[in-house]
Amino acid sequence: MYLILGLARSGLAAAVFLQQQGEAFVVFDDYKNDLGYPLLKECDWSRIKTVVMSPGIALSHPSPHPLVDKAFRQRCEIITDCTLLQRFAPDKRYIGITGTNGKSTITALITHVLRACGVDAVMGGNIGVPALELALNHDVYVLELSSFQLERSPPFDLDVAVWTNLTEDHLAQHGTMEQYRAAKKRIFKKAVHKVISTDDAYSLKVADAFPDALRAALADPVVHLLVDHLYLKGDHNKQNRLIAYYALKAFGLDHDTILQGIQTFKGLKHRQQCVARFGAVTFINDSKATSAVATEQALKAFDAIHWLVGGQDKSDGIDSLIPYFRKVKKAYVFGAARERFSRVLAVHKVNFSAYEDMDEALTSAYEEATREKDTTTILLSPACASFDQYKDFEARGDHFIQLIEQIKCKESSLQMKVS
Ligand code: UMA
Repeated sequence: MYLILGLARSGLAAAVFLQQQGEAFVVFDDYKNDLGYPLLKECDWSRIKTVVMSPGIALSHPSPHPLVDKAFRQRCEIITDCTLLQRFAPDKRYIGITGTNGKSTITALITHVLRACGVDAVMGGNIGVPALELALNHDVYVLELSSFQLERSPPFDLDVAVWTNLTEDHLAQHGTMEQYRAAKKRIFKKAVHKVISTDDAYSLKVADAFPDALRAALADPVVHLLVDHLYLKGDHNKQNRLIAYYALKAFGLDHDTILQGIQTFKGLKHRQQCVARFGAVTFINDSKATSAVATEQALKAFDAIHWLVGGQDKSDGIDSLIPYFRKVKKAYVFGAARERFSRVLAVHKVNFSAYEDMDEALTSAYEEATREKDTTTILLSPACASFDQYKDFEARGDHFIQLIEQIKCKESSLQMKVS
């Protein structure tokens, strides 16, 4: 008997999956009552052998969820949805990707290149597609694995395990950097091939512990073969391409096939996504940038920027972005953060205006950008969470795309009238 702990995306997919497989299970969620599945309270704990844990439920820090404690005492096995996928589809090839940043881009890029050369590959995991929503009949599974998923699973059998980088993150859940790194390092436990990007001190130390790992660093001569990419701009994306290159090499693809595949990748939605180009104005949707660290990459990657920034601000604000303000032609500040951000921009003499919402900000940005002769970029890279006005960053990014569609319709009807 399985216990599914947590019934959001991954837990729900596990419930649907286990039902389809004819497996007995019960469910539990602290915040959802009418779940439509057999409940834990209707079951004798002694029957539970395996707990399928959601990544968002506390395993150990600051203290284990009471049911995790109970599961340990009952000597139940703790796994995740990704473990179940491997158990029900054991004879497949798996590529796992972890790291603080870049893992979604690399996961999507690797999947794209494999598919472009005819391999039946699918992607899932932390990237937003629960592992158990993937059909069991594919040949290759490319899984983005978060520290939470790695920590809650027995080691994965991976053909290729990929480590992108490590910076401070999720310390509220892991306690210390050391614990965070230890959780992520589990990706290599049963990996046949290991790829580690060594451009930060933490990752370099991890690479030293695995002498058989392929090292991917920006100083690598292969970098010169990665010519400019239309959709993967900036040094961080060069690093992402390099890591994907080595992962695909380890998987068995040849040099030319990989380079060709990488060039046809169109990027990920909401991550420096090029949405449209009207005349000299390019629109970039970077709604996924919910922190200043993420927005920094976008400000580095583009020039002559009309910057849409704002939403629900985080503790670090935008102070760390001050060195990039010189690249901003004008900032359009919106949402709950607008007063705080306006103060910072005013102090640093950045041209800016403040707006109630993104809709107004974009309208104004477009008006100003079209007045310019030179090429410009309208960049939504909010450095903020979206929760003041949207369900999540995806809803914010989708709204941005929708607004651009409206601009496009307006522009084409104007052109028709003129002609
Ligand atoms: N819950 C309880 N008790 C608690 C805490 C939570 O019952 O004490 C319940 C909640 O009510 C909720 C469920 O447990 O119903 C928790 O769900 P979850 O937070 O694990 O969310 P899922 O929708 O299953 O999403 C998870 C990943 N979430 C997290 O890692 C926090 C998603 O990654 C992932 O895309 C999805 O599985 C599919 O695999 C998101 C994420 O933010 C994108 N990841 C972090 C990141 O990228 O930085 C690691």
